[in-house]
Amino acid sequence: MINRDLEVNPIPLLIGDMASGNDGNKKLQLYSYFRSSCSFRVRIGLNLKGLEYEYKAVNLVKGEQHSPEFKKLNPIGYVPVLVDGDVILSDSFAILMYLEEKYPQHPLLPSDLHKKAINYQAANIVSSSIQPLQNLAVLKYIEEKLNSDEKLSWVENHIGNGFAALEKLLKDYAGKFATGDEVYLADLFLAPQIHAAIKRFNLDMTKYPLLLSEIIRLRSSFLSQYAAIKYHELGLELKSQCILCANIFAKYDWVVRS
Ligand SMILES: N[C@@H](CCC(=O)N[C@@H](CS)C(=O)NCC(=O)O)C(=O)O
Repeated sequence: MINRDLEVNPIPLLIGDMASGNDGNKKLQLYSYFRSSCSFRVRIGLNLKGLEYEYKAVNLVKGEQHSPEFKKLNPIGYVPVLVDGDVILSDSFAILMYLEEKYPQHPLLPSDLHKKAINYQAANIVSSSIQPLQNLAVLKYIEEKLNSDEKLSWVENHIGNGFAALEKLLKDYAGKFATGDEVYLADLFLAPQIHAAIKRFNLDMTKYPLLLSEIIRLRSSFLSQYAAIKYHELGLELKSQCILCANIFAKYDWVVRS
C-alpha cells in the first residue's frame, strides 16, 4: 500500500543558479525537450550533482530533432545530447555514467556491488524494454499504419509488462527510494517513466503500488524540476511550477505542496 506519511527533503531546483562543477570555462550544454523522459533522467542527474549547464531546447513536436544542425550532434535524431567541450554524448545512460565518473559528488550508484547491479537492471528495463516501445516515432508509426486504439493498447501492454517486472524486482530493495534510502540511478530512470505513464498515457498506476509510492515520494523535487523546465522553455515565470504536479496527483487524491 502507498505510505502517504513518507516525506523526503526536496532536491533543490537549480536552473540558472547552480554551483559550478565544471572545469575550464566551458559550460556543459544539454539539448533537451521538457517532455522527453530520457532528457529528464539527465536533468535530474545534473541537478543532483549540482552542475551548471546551458539549456538548449529541442522541440520534438515541431520536428527540430530532424534538423541538419541537430543531426550533426546526434545522427539518430534523439534527445538528450550533452556537450562538454569537445565531448559530445547522446544517450542518457552513457551521459549519466560519464557525469558519474567525471563529477563524483552525489554518487548515482551505491558502492554495494549487488545493489549497483539492481540499479543497472532497473534502469535498463526502463531504457530498453519500456521507453523505446513508446517513443514518439514508434507511436506515430502505429497511429499512421493502424489506429489510435491500437496505439493505446500497445502502450498499456508494454509499459504494463515493464512496470510489473519492476514491481517484482524492487520489492526486496525499495526503501524511501527504489533501491534503498538514497536516490540512485534507478530513480532517475523510474521517475520520468512513471510520470509519462500517468501524464501522457493516463495509465492506471494503482496496479503498481510500489512504483506509485515512488513517484509520490519524488513528486516535490523531480516533478517540480520537470515543470520548471517547461516554464523555462516557454519563458514564463517559475512560480507556477507546481501547477503541473498538482494536476498529475489530483487524480490520486493527493494534495501537492506548493
Ligand atoms: N537510448 C536513448 C533514447 C533517446 C530517445 O528515445 N529520445 C526520445 C525522447 S525520450 C526522442 O528524442 N524522440 C524523438 C523522436 O522519436 O522523434 C537515451 O536513453 O537517451
